[in-house]
Amino acid sequence: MTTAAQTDSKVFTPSAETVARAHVDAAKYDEMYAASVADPEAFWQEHGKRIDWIQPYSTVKNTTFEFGKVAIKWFEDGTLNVSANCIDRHLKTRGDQTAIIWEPDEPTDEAQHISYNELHRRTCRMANILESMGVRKGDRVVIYLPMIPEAAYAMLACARIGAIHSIVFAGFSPDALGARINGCDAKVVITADEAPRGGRKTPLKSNADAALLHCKDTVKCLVVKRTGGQTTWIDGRDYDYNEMALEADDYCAPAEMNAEDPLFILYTSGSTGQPKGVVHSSGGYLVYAAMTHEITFDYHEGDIYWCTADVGWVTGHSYIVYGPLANGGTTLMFEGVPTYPDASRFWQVCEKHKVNQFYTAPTAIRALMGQGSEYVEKCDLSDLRLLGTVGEPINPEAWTWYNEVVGQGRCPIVDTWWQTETGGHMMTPLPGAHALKPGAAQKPFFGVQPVVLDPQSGVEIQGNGVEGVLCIKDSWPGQMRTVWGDHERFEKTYFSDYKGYYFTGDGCRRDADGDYWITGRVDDVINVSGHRMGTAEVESALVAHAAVAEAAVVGYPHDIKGQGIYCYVTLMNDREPSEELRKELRSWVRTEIGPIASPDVIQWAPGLPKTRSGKIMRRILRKIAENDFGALGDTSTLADPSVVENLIENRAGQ
Ligand code: 6R9
Repeated sequence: MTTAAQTDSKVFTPSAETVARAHVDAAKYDEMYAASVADPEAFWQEHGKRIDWIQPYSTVKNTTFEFGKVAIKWFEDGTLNVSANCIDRHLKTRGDQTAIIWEPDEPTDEAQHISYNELHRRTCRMANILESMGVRKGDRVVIYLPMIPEAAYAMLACARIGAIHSIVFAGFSPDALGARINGCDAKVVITADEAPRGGRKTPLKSNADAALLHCKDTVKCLVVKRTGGQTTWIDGRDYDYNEMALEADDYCAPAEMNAEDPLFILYTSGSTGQPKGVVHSSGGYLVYAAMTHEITFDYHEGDIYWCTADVGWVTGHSYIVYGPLANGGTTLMFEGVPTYPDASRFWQVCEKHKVNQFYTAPTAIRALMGQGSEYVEKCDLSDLRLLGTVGEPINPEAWTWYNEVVGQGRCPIVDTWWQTETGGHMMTPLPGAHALKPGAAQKPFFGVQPVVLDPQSGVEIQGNGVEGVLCIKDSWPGQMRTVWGDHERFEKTYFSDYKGYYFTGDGCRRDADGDYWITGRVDDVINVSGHRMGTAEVESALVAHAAVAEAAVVGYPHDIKGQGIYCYVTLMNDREPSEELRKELRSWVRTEIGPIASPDVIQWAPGLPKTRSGKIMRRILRKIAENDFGALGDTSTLADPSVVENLIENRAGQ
């Protein structure tokens, strides 16, 4: 697989039609971008008005990246309610318009079209149910649901009453769920009996039962019926959503929230330790999600928009729920997977619902490309106008296939670079403004000031045709505000390596034209199928197994997943390597974290390469995993060089 950053290939100029329709053309981008960095206060003063405020803000920006004093506040004296912005304000003009199209896992089951009026009733009922369970402003609610409309109702219901939601992806294990419930001291967990996906069912309620064994007795569980599958029931702790919804009132007044009140917490992996709770605000986050959704996807009134992410990830938060609904759009929610019942499913859904904008991840594109173009070609994709990608760099082969086969050469592709921490798109070409370069994230969004730093000195590298680490110079409204319960960790993670900047953890290149190309993570985070995984998390799961003495985990290039998980495992003295043990360790990690963390390769390592001070030399392990033995670099600091020879000799076949 060629990586995007290796090629500066062809440039694709937008069609006259795309330019004519676009909210932002080239001249407007230049003018708006210049204004956004020259006077951020004036720029966001204006764009803050995209959403409705109860009390308008009088100050716009109050932010500092100074290490030790990092504080980020936007629109800080304004008040609003996020759910009223996503629902109530549209009722007069588009109450009967479809807000959410829900496409179930089984194509033969009926899709749902939920109007804004219906979304209002459902959200209010859910809000009233949560209140009746004792949830109050500022309380935390964990959401562990399949991709069903109730997930959106639950998010919006929390926002309505001022509770802070924390969604846990339904693919996470009971242990991971329990850690997140405890991490934010949640009062309630909302789950479902089972999550159907690709024809299989994940037992969410029994996972929640297992997780709750390790949580406070006071945590309550609200259970949505999805399949009707049998669940165990604990009276007094478990609440039946479907029954309660029959009784619940259709109206719940939206709470008046401060712009800086947290809207949600979302756990994400970092280079060290356990995942951290990224905290997003109500006001700044919503302004940024709404604006990026409209402009990046060139969303217009009446468009049908589909983002294939799961609401368990930030992409689902900003671009399935909050952005599209704040804009009064129609957003599609898909419960299934791209390959069920077959590799045509995405395209059948596009045809069936006449999708105009389609947003997915490179890993899905690569997997579907591998199945052959005939799965796409048999569907009518004439309504598609724009394509998007997110999650990892897209390789030119996949870009070209996406462009030619899916987009039939007429749909601009927006390659959106951003992070859980950034709340919304940070760099992307805009469809009517920029000639596209396959694999480049290209241009900063309004108000975003990217800089390329020398990794060692931390000095800004000026000019074009340069490469280094990617930092951001000043705040933007969608930026995370803190790590839940640990502001110090927030400062240390993002503001301590390069003082005065937000450090993204990514490397990047600015080409001769000044366009940006993301080259991948420069820290110990790997990107598996677009999902972030801390190598430290997988290591700590492995060493928790009784047979494992030590483990080191690195990423390696994987054709479909982008990166795969390569584990070097040193066993306890009394344990022998075997195929069974390998299988056992794989399933152990799946149980500890979830299927997305399942090791691709486990290599038995009698020893790990270490410096004399005992630090594992991951650089060497990465090279071995990449099959790149010629470039091991400086090995003179190794305590025992024979360890490396052994690892090379016994490198696992993939
Ligand atoms: C939204 C999301 C963030 C990391 C990020 C980077 C990688 C995301 C990308 C991309 C190249 C793109 N990433 N989009 N790399 N091109 N268009 O994915 O958030 O899960 O927090 O991951 O993903 O490495 O730092 P998150």
